[in-house]
Amino acid sequence: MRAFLVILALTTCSFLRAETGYDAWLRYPPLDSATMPSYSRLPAVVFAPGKSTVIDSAKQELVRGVRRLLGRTLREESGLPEEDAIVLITYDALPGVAVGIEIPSQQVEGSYFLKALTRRGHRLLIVAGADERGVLYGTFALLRRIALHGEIENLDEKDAPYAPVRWTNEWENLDGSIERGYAGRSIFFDNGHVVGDLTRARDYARLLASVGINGCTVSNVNANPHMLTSEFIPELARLAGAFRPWGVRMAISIDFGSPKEIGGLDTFDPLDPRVIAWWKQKVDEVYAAIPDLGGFVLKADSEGRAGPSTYGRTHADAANVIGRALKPHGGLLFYRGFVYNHHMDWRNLKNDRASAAWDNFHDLDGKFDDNVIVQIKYGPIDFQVREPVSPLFGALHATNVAIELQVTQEYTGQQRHLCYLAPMWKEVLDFDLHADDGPTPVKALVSGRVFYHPTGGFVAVSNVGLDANWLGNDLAMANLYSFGRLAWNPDLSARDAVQEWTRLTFGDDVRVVDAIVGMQLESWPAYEDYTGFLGVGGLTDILGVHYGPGIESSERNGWGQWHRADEHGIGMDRTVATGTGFVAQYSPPLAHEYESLAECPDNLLLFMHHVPYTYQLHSGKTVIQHIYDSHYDGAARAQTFPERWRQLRGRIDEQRYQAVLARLEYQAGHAMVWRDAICDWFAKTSGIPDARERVGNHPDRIEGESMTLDGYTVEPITPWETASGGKAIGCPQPSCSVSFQWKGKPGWYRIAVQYFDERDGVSSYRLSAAGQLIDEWLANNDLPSDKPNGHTSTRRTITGVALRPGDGIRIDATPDAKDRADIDYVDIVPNLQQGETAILRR
Ligand code: GCV
Repeated sequence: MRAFLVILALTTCSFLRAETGYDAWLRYPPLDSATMPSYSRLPAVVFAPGKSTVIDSAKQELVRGVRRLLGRTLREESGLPEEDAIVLITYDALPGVAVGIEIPSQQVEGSYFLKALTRRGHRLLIVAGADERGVLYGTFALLRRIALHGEIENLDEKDAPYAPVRWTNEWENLDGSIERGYAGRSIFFDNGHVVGDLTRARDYARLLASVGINGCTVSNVNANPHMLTSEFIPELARLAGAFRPWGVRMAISIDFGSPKEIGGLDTFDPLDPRVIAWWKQKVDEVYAAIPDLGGFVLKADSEGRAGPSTYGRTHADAANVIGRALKPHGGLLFYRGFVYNHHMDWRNLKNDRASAAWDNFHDLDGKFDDNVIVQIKYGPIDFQVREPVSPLFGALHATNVAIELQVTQEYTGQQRHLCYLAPMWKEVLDFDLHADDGPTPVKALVSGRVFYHPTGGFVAVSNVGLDANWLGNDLAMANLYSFGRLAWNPDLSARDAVQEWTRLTFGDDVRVVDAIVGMQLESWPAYEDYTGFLGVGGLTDILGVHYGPGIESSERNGWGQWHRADEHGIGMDRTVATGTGFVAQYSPPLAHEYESLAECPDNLLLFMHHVPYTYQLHSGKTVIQHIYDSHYDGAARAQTFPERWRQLRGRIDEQRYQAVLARLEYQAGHAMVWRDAICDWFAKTSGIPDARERVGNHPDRIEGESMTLDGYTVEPITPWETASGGKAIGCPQPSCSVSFQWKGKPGWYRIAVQYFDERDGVSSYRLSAAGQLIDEWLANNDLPSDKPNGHTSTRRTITGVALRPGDGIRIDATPDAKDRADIDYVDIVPNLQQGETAILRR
């Protein structure tokens, strides 16, 4: 028995070795003994004719993957051996190795086939690509197949990417910071230079290549002109070298003012011959150092960036001057469609940021050169949890376009919240804009299949950072994986993508897979429910970090993310009849649907219409009751995540288990912050109570300001809705305490302390009941504010506490630096659930 336990312990330990998440979906864990025999006939040799760095990466990856999955080290041969072999080869070299194989007639970049066959009595497993990238993608597909226990004996599979452009953008700055990055500092830059150690850059390129991504823009679209200086170009060349072995073309973002900023000219007018010559010379210089550079991304005339409007020129003039310089080198110019005026007069009800992209670009259709791509965010505003599809996709019939999605969760919980976005992307990609006769789904429009553009496709802002697990949250990597898989094949379902990702990332335990897939698929609807109902958009801190609730920050400023909520009603009237006229940018069937209050879908109602709170939805609820119910439903769904995750303990390595649990517990608390802030604000503003009497009614809550304060002082919180009752207590001295008496029945309770975890100090808290220390913790989460507010409001939950009437409950707090150890309230509910650890104190 003892021997058995030792063996069990050893097996469990090796299977569940601690993992940082660095390997992401390329872990290649050893197959179990039941599955292993299916691969016993895998050839022992790999042969890859010719010389190619990319094919060499494929070969090394195959050797590494097979070694880890099957425990065998493939022998690398320089000629086709007289034995079974795996052959990695491009189509053009194929006839020299295995005659008579039918080569696919369609040979788009990156396409490949996998085929098992017999030649001269030997079994060959052919991984053949239209080009070297195709061989690499085929190799990753083969390894994925083995890792997912797929059959390879009779392998006969071919695949091709849906679109030529499958890129990520990284908003990394030369100083090492990342705009809207939530996973540590830059993996590319630090202190004004490219980092010395490019291991992370190389490993990132490998991750990207493994899902078919073929381009990566390494620098922020809010570009630094220094990128193009002669001193910096060699540094970029070194960075490009990290991407090259994986077939990922590096690109950079550029500043349109560069001819003036760094070129010594007194103008950046795109039609000025000196500017035209400057771009040509500069681009030649860059390509001399980086011959395979993918191209440039340009954000112009947007959010304060230099642009052609300075000289009365068009976006096409701006794009083409650079596009023409890139053309001889095979480079692409991505011109961002995210152009709008952020100084709009909010009092003018006809103004509308949503109209801006279409207004700026639709007249220019056909005026862009064929190596220019207009890169358009999926919605007309800015990565909101729900937006209609940008009408611009349907308006550009003679222009290359790409859709811009966000892996980095700028408006969707910043990776602290689980929010799997592939279901939203699928809705967008499958959406028919009726841009022509016959179906015109967005995926077909952006890939150039509808209007036959030479190029186009999919871009995602990814913003991985130095955190070991790349995105700061192991579960968020499902978004990066699914983006790559959908860019390759947008017909894949979000469920299939996440199922595949889960098995590759966490293994095949059915309970693990089911639980994770279930939570991932529920997470976007839950997030929408507790943050962004009925297409309203913009309820976060629009002027700042785009994280916690901040309802009024959208209004009364020029940024245009208005929701127009007041005591009478809510929503942007974008109709032609009475509003901004935005809906006219859609083709007639959609314009009709959006214009009509009766036909507009509930989930876009407030994007298109301004309605009273009592307006009745198709669901039968009033708008105000929907606001209350959706927030309670969404927050309740988020409450289930930690418990569902806890069921997986022991089935996932402890390191990732704990890391994810901490995020899910935090999310469960922060979802309530959102719920209460939104519900309280709308209850107060509308004056209409919740029919189910939950809003503003918290019998289990003891407000900080009503406790006995020792050193603590009461302070108002801004915005008021982000603290219960609009107030909290803060400690202005070295230490403080707060206490109250428990008046409820004897029993087991769950105590939640709602406090504010600012980033300007690490306060500490000690909670005791009846004189006994129950819990202590540090406010050391990395939240994006140094104020007590909806970004920092955090919940600490202690389960299984035995209380008797008259027990004193006390919190001792020690502030740190500028963090005043603020407390909002304490919430006590009966609760001792199975599996929860009881704190037995009597
Ligand atoms: C990189 C939003 C974000 C900005 C971002 C911009 C863009 O406005 O808040 O951080 O800038 O979009 O996509 O250009």
